[in-house]
Amino acid sequence: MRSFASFVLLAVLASPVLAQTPTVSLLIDNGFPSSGTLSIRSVLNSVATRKGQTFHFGSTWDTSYSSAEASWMTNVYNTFFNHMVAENGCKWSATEPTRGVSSLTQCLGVQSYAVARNASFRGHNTFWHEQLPSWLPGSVTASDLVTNVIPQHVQQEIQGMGAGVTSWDVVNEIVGDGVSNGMCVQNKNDWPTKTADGSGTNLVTDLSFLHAAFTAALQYAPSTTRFSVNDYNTSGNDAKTACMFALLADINANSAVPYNRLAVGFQSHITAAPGQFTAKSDLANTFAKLAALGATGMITEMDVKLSDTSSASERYQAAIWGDYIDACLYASNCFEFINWDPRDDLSWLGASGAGTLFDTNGNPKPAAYEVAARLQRYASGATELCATALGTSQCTVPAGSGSSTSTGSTTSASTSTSSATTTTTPTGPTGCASPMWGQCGGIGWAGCTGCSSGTCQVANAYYSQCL
Ligand code: 9MR
Repeated sequence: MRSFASFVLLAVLASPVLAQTPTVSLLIDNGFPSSGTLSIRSVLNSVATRKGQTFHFGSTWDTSYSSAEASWMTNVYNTFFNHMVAENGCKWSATEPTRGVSSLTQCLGVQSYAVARNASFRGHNTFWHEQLPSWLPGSVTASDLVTNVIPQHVQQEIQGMGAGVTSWDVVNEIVGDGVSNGMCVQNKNDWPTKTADGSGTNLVTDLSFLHAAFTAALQYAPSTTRFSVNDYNTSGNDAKTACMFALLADINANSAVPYNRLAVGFQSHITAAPGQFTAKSDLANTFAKLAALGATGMITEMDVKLSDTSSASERYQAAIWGDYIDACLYASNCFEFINWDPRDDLSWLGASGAGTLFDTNGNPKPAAYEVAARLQRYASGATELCATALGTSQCTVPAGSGSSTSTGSTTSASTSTSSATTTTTPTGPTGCASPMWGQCGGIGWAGCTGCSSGTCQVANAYYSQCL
């Protein structure tokens, strides 16, 4: 028999592990598929019906993929994703390798891939402190940079890529992690770039580089394109997020970009550990604050790094992904959700980070099924779930939660507790009709069972759709 002392020692040793990985409750435990083929393209159409505009759900694509990887990607795009971003092909080093010479081959190549797969495309990015062309750092003066180099680059890229771009990351990673020179803008690696006259810091202080970039974007982009400030750690309730809001106000005032064209991209490179991601309630608040301005928020680079691939860790990853996609789905102003890299072995984190929706063999992980379930549940008209990443002590997903009417199953975006209260399948009303692409049946569906256009076709036990 173990002594009390050894029991205490074991408990102390074990507790950090337990604290890292809460037990979570998921939709895939409660009636939604957790195996088999994932097919959600039609669900995304129904999400769009509820949202009132297209919902773009996608991943990165890189022109360096092998033919086997590209062929796998094609299958995933046929069934799962409907949106695409170039992982590297639209960055400054690729698009203007020689000053004044526009080279959009890679960027256009990824856009064509998207179009060929019936997917939409977003632009990443016109301006960043990394992946700069070799001619740029140190070769130009500050005034040349602001007056010519930046606006000309933004113009040639945004104008050259044309109308088929949902949103452009006009600037990437400029929001400060701290305050320096009285400004909260990032001065990473002599941001925005070293200048020949050594005045890089002045550029940051007066934000003229930022105004030049957004003014050019507004001038040369089609009226449907949104312009984002894309960054990490700007979705919470903290100083960096406050800086991001200050920056938006500055861009709105000084580049005359209306708020309804402005967006914030929440990169969301996060880790599956308590405190290492934004709580769902904070995400919801940040989306709501942007909505109050008339601006949009989007999840632009989501991955959730794991320290191991145990079932508990993968379930935690699924719960976190579920919270993020729910926060976006239930926000009135979130229409784009990009997963950064399609599968673990293609991830910038490396396969060992296990940070994507699909494993190294290309098989969907629990997070992929959970995300599909969240999309399906939202499309069915259901109200929002509690925050699953907080663990079962805070949030228990209701059994049979495909039901949009189960009492107490759903509450607010915050940390409310919910429990299973119904397992019955409501009968849909008759005498009304769903539109084309709309849901018309499935377990838990309480809406119309007829179609005003098309016929009601069974996609799976949980989802029938007017097609
Ligand atoms: O995934 C990208 C990787 O292939 C590049 O080598 C890297 C260069 O710094 O950039 C990665 O993508 C980054 C994105 O463009 C901006 N946010 C952080 C991403 C991950 O580093």
